[in-house]
Amino acid sequence: MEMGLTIIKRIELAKEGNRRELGKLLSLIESGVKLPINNSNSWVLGVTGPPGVGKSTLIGVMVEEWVNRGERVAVLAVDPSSPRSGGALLADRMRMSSADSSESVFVRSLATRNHPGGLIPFLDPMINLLGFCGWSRIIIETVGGGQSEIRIVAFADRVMLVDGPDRGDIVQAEKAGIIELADLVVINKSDLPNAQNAANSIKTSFDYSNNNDKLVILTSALNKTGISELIDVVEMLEIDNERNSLRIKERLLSAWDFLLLSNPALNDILLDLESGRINLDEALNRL
Ligand SMILES: Nc1nc2c(ncn2[C@@H]2O[C@H](COP(=O)(O)OP(=O)(O)OP(=O)(O)O)[C@@H](O)[C@H]2O)c(=O)[nH]1
Ligand SMILES: [Mg+2]
Repeated sequence: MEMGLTIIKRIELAKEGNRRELGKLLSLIESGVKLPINNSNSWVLGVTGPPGVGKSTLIGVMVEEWVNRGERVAVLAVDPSSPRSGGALLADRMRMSSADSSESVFVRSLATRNHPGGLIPFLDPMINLLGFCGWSRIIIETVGGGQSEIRIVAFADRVMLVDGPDRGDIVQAEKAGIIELADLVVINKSDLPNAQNAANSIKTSFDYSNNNDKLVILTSALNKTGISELIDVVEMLEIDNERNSLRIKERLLSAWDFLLLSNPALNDILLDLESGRINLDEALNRL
C-alpha cells in the first residue's frame, strides 16, 4: 500500500505544479501503471502533418500566445523525427522565453519504439492526468500521414492539419483520411512563395467535396504572423458530431488492436495459422 500512498502524494504534488513529479507520473503511465484519477474534460488539440512543415515551430509560437492569454500548456510530442525538431526544440524555445512563462509550459516527448503495441493505451490516461493537474491546453504533435498518426490524433477532440506551401503533401493527407478528421488546415510558411496559391487550391478542393465547412488558415511560424488569428479560430472550434464519431471509432479500433496484440496466446495462434493447423475463424474463436 506504500506504493499507492506514494502515487497519491505524487499526484498531489504534480497538481501543485511540481513538474518533476508530473514527469514521473507520465513515466509510470508508460510503464503500465493505472493512476486513480477521474477526469475526462481535458482540452486537447491534435496537430499533425508531413515532416518538416513547421509543426513544432508553430506549436512553439502558439504556446507563447496561449501563455500570454493566461493558459498553462502541455505538449506531448509523439515520435519527434529528430530530438532537435521535436520536444527538445520546443523545450529550448521555452527556456529562452521568460522564466515566468516556462512555469506555464510542459513538454514531453513520446517514442513509439519503446512500445511495441503502440502508445494508444497510454494517451487517454496521460491526457487525463495533464488535465487533472491544471494544464488547460494540451497539444499532441504527431508526424506523418499514416494510420498510426490518425489513430493518435483521434484522441484529441480538435484536430489541426499543418501543411507547407507545396500542395503535394495535402494530397497524401487526403488519401490517408486525415482530412476527414481535421477541423482546420493550416498552411504554414506563408512567408514563402506559393503559400497563398496552395491555400486557395485547397479551399477550392474542399468546396467540391464534403469538406466545405473546413477552415484553411495561413501562418508563418517564422515571422509569427497569423498566430493570434489561428488561436482565436482554434478557441472557437465547436466539437463536430460527425468528426467526433469518426474519432471515437478510431479510438475503439485502437483499443481493439491493442487488446489483440497483447493477447498472450497470440504467438501460438499465429504459428498454428502459419502451419495451417487452424483457419482464421478458429483463430478468432481462440482469441
Ligand atoms: N520559412 C519558414 N520556415 C519555417 C516556418 N516554420 C518552421 N520553419 C522551418 O522549417 C523547418 C522545420 O520546422 P519544424 O518546426 O521542425 O517542423 P516539424 O513539422 O515539426 O518537423 P518534424 O517534427 O520533423 O516533422 C525548420 O528549419 C524551421 O525553422 C515558417 O513559417 N517559415
Ligand atoms: Mg516536429
